[in-house]
Amino acid sequence: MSYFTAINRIKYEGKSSKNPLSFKYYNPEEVIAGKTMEEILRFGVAYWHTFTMDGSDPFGNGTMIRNWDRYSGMDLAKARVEASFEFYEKLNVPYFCFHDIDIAPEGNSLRETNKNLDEIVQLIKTNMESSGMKLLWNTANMFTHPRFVHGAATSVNADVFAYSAAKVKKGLEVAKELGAENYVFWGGREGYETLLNTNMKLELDNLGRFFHMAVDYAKEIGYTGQFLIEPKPKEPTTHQYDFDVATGLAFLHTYDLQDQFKFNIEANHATLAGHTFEHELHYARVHGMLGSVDANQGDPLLGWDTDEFPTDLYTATLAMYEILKNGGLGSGGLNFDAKVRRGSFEQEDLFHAHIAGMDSYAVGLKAAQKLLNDRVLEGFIEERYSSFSRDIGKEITEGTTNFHELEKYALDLRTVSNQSGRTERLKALVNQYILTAAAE
Ligand code: XLS
Ligand code: NI
Ligand code: NI
Repeated sequence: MSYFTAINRIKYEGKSSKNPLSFKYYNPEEVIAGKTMEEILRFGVAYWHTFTMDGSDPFGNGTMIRNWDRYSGMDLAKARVEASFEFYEKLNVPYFCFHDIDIAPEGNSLRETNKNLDEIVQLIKTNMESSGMKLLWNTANMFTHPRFVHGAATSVNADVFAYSAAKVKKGLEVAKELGAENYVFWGGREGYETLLNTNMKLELDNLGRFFHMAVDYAKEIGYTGQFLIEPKPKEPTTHQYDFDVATGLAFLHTYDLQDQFKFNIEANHATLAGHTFEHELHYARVHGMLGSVDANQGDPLLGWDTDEFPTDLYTATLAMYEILKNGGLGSGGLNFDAKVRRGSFEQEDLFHAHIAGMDSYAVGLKAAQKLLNDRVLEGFIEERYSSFSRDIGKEITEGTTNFHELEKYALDLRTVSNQSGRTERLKALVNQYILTAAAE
């Protein structure tokens, strides 16, 4: 049975194509610096936004028209799996991602839920084998059900901690079964609303214990995928513990988990934290902690996680610049943690949205590779800091000087000559590279 009968496989037709259901810039086979676009970009589809969410918001009911919604319960779960594999094949993406409750309905107990999950996981496995699709990551949803009202691993309630541990245990077993290349932890309700009722130290210690148990269990069952933490500053809680990469990194070091985890960085979470997306990628990269990406974008006019499909070429370019500087994403990828707008309720919109995102990142990749080839920013930055590779600067960076010597050097310095940072010139250059990459 087909769920997208009107749609054929999406092909690369080039930038002058007028066919809306074609790639204009994403050419999976095109080789950029020795690798194909498909190998570098490693696109993933988010199961929850594409096959599960119904478009409801705090003010209104769902709007999405989905032809699998004629089913319910386990039949619906199975129909979604079938629809999803047809979608991946037609879109020509290599990866997908899911939460446990996206793929199978919850039962009356965790035992029943796991039974449902097992059945769907086997169905997914069969489809993965016949299609060659791969699982970028899976995760446990520990924020939707009312039991998680006060958190999961940071809940005030030990029963909820235990329940959460059991869910992640199962999640790791599923990850192993399906060969998930990563396992993600997004602390949905791991945070707090007010200090008036919160024991922050106990909550953080418990979160540290929880992660150690997860690491131990992965070792025990031989699951070797990369563990990822996905930072987010707020929403749903006011203060999320994994605020941003820097906060997450401090947490990992405090609890001696830094060698077991990397970060899954989401664009809209970066901007909610008051950072640019590239800041978060850069911070993770220079600390050797850049693992994977949730590729989306926020609405600067709204203050929440709108999870829009990424269409901003400037941000995509600077993001790809960081990813290329990182030598790629390793086992990570670009997961479209993005949903079609509430008004884009037709099934066809799912294709338009992913095509827009994939084309944007393809342009970003080309522009970023050219910026790197020509050493546009690197050359400028190297020159800008060149005082640290000679004379007194070299002594500073090599750690061979001290306050006494530096004072001696500084006391009789008559003039200090600085040079322009050339911000506007560099921004114009980036524009030029994006326009050139898109025009090729
Ligand atoms: C929510 C998060 C979530 C994670 C996976 O804001 O982005 O979708 O990616 O739990
Ligand atoms: Ni996300
Ligand atoms: Ni998000």
